[in-house]
Amino acid sequence: KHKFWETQPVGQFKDVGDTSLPEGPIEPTTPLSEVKQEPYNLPSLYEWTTCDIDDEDTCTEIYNLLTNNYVEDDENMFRFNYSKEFLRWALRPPGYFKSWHIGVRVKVSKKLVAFITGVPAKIRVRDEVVNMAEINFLCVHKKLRSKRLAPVMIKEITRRVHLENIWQAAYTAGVVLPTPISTCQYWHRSLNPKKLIDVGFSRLGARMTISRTIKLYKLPESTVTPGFRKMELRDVPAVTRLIRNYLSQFVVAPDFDENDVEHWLLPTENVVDSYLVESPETHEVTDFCSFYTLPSSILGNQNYSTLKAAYSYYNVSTQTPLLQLMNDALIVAKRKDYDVFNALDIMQNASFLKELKFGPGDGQLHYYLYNYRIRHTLKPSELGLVLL
Ligand code: MYA
Ligand code: JJ1
Repeated sequence: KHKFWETQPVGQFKDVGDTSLPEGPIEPTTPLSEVKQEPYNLPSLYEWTTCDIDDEDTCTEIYNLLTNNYVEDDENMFRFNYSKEFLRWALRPPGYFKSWHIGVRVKVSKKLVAFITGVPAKIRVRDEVVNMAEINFLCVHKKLRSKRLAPVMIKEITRRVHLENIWQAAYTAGVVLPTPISTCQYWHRSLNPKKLIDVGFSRLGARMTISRTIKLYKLPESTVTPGFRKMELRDVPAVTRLIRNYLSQFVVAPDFDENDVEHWLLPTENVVDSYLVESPETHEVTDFCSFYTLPSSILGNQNYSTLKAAYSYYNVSTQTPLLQLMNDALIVAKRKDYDVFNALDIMQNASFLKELKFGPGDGQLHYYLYNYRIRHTLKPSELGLVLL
């Protein structure tokens, strides 16, 4: 059934529930000299390209490929529309490798027709911190689908990750592959219910009118938590301590240092928003919340072309109830004109979703590890990792 994935060092469906298999690497690390030195062969019309994301023209080509060919919902009404600034942020964290930003071009025309990326990350699984690659933005042009290009791209990025002496990876997908470490549910909180209904993102509930719906989702103009403010550069040490301590409770989570926190959590306009609570008395940073900006193109609507969505990122509550903290995040997102606030049921998110009027979506997100076995499937609440 999975001709490619059956050949890879990933958990296989036949092994699900086999408690005799040990946790950890599935195949041993091989000497670097045994890693294939030449790229894998592509069909003869195509060639590899290493993408220079600093280059404005290359960035535009990647943006255009993804804008027209990346992930859609199951009814093909919406398509992720990552911005160029977002892509530059997502692809250049501390210690990134340019060689992991891989494109495929048509030899004759040089048109970019496929893409896959990796970025390095230290990810803790129970007590082990493992150097991994986070794989994302796998995309094959719509006209080149089902030609088995994806397996070649996955093998090539695996080779280039191995060349950096890294042997594990983490990735997420909307499709079921061998085999998820966890399956998570998307939840959605309407901020602009009229637009969401107009574009078919949501439907009017039973016995509901548009004006009752607008009233239901209404939010205050300003945040309620004293000391709630935007994160600044000077907060990096305190936020790092707060988030490291918080993430230590999850089975799988990133192992962030101050450089990672500066890159991944310091606010970047239209990319990532982060807020914290500084105690008015002690000036300690006690709580934190963040979201990233990922619009979707609305396919074939007369009146609207984009849906402005905020995605819940890392949130930490020690003094402010998580419910109140996330309500403040909703207030901020509403004030910034987002149409919807999305979240997965990972970490402690299940504790606020229903109460803050999120509803379950029709999409799921499956989490995977490459070359690392987990003995039992994890509950979403055991995951402390957000991939973009
Ligand atoms: S998830 C986002 C994926 N992108 C999209 O959904 C965008 C829209 N779709 C497309 O562009 C294409 O449909 C893609 C497949 C490119 C997805 N992850 O070439 P094919 C398997 C992994 O004929 P196409 C993200 O970015 C499929 O099961 N495998 O198919 C994370 C089949 O294998 P098998 C996938 O439709 C990516 C084979 O590919 C996915 O033309 C993580 C068919 O190939 C998928 N999302 O192209 C990648 N979809 O026969 C893995 C299909 O065995 C990283 N397939 O079932 C692994 C770690 C690598 C590094 C390791 C380092 C140590
Ligand atoms: O956004 C998603 N679904 C929306 C739109 C559905 C449109 C028809 N298919 C949805 N809306 C209902 C909202 C409603 C608001 C009021 C309360 C009740 C709920 O359900 C879904 C997620 O639910 N998104 C997708 O399907 C996009 C793909 C998800 C997989 C992502 C793979 C990522 C790759 C990672 O690298």
